[in-house]
Amino acid sequence: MDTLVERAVSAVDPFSHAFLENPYPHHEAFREAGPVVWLEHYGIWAMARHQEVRDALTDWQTYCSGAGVGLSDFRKEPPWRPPSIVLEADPPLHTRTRAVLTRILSPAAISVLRETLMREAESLVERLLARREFDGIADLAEAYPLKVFPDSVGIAEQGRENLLPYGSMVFNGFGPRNDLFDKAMCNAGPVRDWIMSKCSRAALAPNGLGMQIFRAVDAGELTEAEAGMLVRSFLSAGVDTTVYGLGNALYCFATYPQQWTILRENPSLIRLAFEEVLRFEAPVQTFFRTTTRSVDVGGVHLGEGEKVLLFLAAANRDPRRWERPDEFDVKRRATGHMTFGTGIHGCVGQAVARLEAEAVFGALAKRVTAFELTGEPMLRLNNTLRGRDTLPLRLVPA
Ligand code: 4MI
Repeated sequence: MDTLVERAVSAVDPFSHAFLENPYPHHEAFREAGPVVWLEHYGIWAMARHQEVRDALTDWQTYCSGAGVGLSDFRKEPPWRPPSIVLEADPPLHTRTRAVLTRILSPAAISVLRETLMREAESLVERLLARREFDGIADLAEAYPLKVFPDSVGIAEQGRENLLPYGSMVFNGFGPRNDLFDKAMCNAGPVRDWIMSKCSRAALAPNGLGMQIFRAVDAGELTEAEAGMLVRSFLSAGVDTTVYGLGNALYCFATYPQQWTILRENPSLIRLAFEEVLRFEAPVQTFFRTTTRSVDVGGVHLGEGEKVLLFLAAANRDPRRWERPDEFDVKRRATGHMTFGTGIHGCVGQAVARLEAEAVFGALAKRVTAFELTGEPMLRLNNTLRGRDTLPLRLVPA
């Protein structure tokens, strides 16, 4: 019999404002407390070390997604929306839906977007240079994905202002039913109705990513209803994640100007630099799994049917895995971060996210020597995402 060690226990609420405002000291405390920590406030487990987070994400048989990847256990309480048939699903359903998305979003398949994404980025940077001063979040980190992503999916222009409120519902919805959740849900009905109205075959442009999902219906891989649900997954996952990712990149380059200088001198580092942003200031901080059986983690016994909170952002700064983990260093090998997850649920849209970042920061690197902060950036608190609400900037042109 394996030796059992006493579990570490914490009273900290990882969804409180104080925690979300500065999670990093708490991440360190969780990592140092043990391989797995009992969070008594919610009656759940938490993992914050790179090895344990990675192992849990890789072992989908033990750590399932079908009971939801938020705090709520779908087997015990009704989900706030019908579960995603890819994110909140296990094999064999997940295998079938994921295969369709993997094909549509493969680097080769999305290379057709490259030219358009590059052109849109150059055009946006041109307009921002003319203004010189702007808000890095609204005018860049939001404006760019809100243009190129729905265009790529093949959604009409009308009503796109519903995309960010829906994303807020989705990502706050992975946390507890706290004030952030209630605020996100204040206009839930109309926002959800608009989103669902964009998920049908009839609402989609003929050549977009959305219609490509419906081609899988014609090929017998999905039902018509499943195709609509996968378009909903695009609209759930494709906007806020990239908004926060681009915003965090801009924030990092504004606060570490010498790192931007390195990129300007060597633009081939841009893709590596974006990985370092994802490691250092992860837009997606956490996801949950649910145990399907009892399991030992470093000598601690976890029961069956228990929620496990995976701190992706803490794994990204684990000194057991990274040298100088709290330093933002665009030259480091940052691949291996947990921000895209890993295993069968690893981000299926990551090639699109990287392409958007390459387009935006490639265009900026050609024409901008520095980003000057003209005011204090303010956080936008969210139960899952980390990023800023405002980022007042002045561009220094080349
Ligand atoms: C990891 S972000 C995300 C992925 C998928 C979905 C939502 C958010 C979904 O609805 O399938």
